Amino acid sequence: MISTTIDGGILAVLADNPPVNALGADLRAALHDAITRASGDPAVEAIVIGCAGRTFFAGADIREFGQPQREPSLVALIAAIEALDKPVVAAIHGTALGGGLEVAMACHYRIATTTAKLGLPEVKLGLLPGATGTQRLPRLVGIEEACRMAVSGDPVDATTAARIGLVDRIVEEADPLPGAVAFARERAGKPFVRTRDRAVAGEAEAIGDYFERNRSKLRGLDAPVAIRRCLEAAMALPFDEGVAIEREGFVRLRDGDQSKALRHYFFAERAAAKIDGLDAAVEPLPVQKVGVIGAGTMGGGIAINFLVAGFDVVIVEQDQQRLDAGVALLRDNLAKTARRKGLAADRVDAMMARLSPSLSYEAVADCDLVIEAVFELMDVKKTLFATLDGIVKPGAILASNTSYLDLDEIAGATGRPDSVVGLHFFSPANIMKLLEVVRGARTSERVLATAMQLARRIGKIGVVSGVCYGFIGNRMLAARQRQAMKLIEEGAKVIEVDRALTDFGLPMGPFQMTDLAGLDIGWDPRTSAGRTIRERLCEAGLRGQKNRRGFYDYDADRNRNPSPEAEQIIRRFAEDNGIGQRAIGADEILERLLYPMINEAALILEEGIAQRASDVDVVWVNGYGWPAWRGGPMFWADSLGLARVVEGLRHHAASLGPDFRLSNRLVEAAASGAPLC
Ligand code: T1G
Repeated sequence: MISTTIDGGILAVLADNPPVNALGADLRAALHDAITRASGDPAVEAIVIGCAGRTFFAGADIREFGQPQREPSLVALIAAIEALDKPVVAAIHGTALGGGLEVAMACHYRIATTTAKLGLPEVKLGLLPGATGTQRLPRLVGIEEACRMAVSGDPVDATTAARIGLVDRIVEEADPLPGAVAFARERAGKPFVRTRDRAVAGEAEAIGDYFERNRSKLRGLDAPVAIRRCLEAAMALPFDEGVAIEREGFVRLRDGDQSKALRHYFFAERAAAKIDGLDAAVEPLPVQKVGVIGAGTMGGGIAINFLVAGFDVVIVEQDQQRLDAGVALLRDNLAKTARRKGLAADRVDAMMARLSPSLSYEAVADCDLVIEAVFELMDVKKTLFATLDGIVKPGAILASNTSYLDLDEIAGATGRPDSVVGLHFFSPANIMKLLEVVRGARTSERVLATAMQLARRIGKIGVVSGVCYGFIGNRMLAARQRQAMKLIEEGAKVIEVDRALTDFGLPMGPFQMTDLAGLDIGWDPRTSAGRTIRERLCEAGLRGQKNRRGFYDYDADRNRNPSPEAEQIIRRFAEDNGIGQRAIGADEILERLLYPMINEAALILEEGIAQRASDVDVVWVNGYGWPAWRGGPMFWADSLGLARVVEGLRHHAASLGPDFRLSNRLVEAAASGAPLC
């Protein structure tokens, strides 16, 4: 757990608690013992605290929250470090985060490698820095920088850390220990200032200014409000009083719903990367050259992901005009992506140099992976895959970006079904983090492992899905959309249905989404006969945002107002179909939108389409904007109580329609009290 060496009066304490040196109880105890011994050892003139492995302490052990706390607490360990009458130097590499940075800030000096990052990400877990970080950080870097770091949760690099006063020296070596020992030797026997005794530079107004500038981002979140109180205390109160306010805020947040949801999500995201039952010996295939068929919005967005990640990309279109237009749009979006990622402008030219546009499928013959982003029509995809199968090299992977279609049927059009996989990107493909990795019945483990590794390499969050209509996310979305249409047929207003979800924390409601995607997706004017509200809206020329007329009317700035024309069409449809009208309350609207989603997810789990319930949460947080501070649909349902969900579904059975199938998995979990996650 820890090792100590002493050389010329300098004691080096090295912690080793893989994988990230989380400050769990055993490690805290071992460190506390080492510090106590060093304090009384006359041979020790100064102390260096560092970590083995890939990083300095990456924080408290998140798994311990909610468990009985074991002594010494992190606060006690930190106080013992700072109280030493010998200089203590932190040797930082990797990511000094959360409690890890709090330990470093209690040290009297901090040395960091050039690639080190330092931050207080607790706010991303719905927490606040609960081991005196809100009181020490302002004393080291001033209130303005401290506010930005603690409330955004974003780390700073070593250069910035040195500039703002968080780090005393940067060392070039990968291992900070030798530099830290040399620094300690310089400081041995000399006076030093404890962080707690420093004054806070800056004006308290900086706190309010920061919150004003970031109001929309912080709306609805508990942790930033609590952090603000701590920072204000750091400006106005003695250290120990500020620590007391921090402690009270930390405990309240730790035991609150938002932090439990965010901590659930933290582990859910990491669990999603794992493929259950995968033989550890399975090696992903090498992929360096990627072909993309289709240079439209999706194809261009997909290509950007691979260009930014350093791959060579071949992009193929049917005719020169489409190809030129697609490449031009790709370049524009690549430049925006580069700016968003803070990449230098000349990187765009270098990335574009790795793009090879072509009008011939032969151009992808030597690609390791070819992804299709062509029309969402089964015949088109099967014909394309049959053609590509005869062109691409043996062992090359063929991936479909289909959103709904049967991957097994597409794979059946090739002679290499074991090398066919689904890579379902979410639009805009170069921005949305989610990638549903669809595992066909015959997709090999090696191809699946390669696809999941590729997700990480292009900065996506990959979630494995089996084959069904809509996979995980869109299948649940379809269940919600069906209810949304029923609600407006029965008298609910479009804006009431949308507002029920936006008030819940989703970025948009069902009808805003439909207008954005386009009312006429999948609509065929040749067969349309006013049988549904959607057909009637399309027959009336409403297309959604694209022609500024949909469920809403849009002005030039895309500001929207409910469409009287759409409302009239909806009411007329209800009248023609003898559907009684009534006012429907927000609670019922929310239940009827979300409970069918939970049921559909339980069916998805029953059918083995998703590997685990928490994967469903990862899909919805990253693919549809489900607020992470609500954990995801599955975590939310568990927190609500599954029995309540089942009872609600039974209560609304009439409106759920004859095709609705209540999940046995959900009913059994509700009856047994076992959570889905
Ligand atoms: N506690 C427990 N386990 C952790 C952990 C942590 N703090 N951080 C990572 N892990 C596990 C993770 O679940 C995974 O496990 C493995 O380590 C590798 O992680 C009092 C209250 C450090 C940047 O929020 O940001 O201190 O899946 O896949 O991509 O004020 O981990 O292998 O079983 O993410 O290289 C504050 C959280 C805590 C940092 C490395 N600290 N961690 O990223 O690896 S609260 C954080 C990260 C706190 C104090 C407060 C990242 C990383 P498994 P990984 P990575």
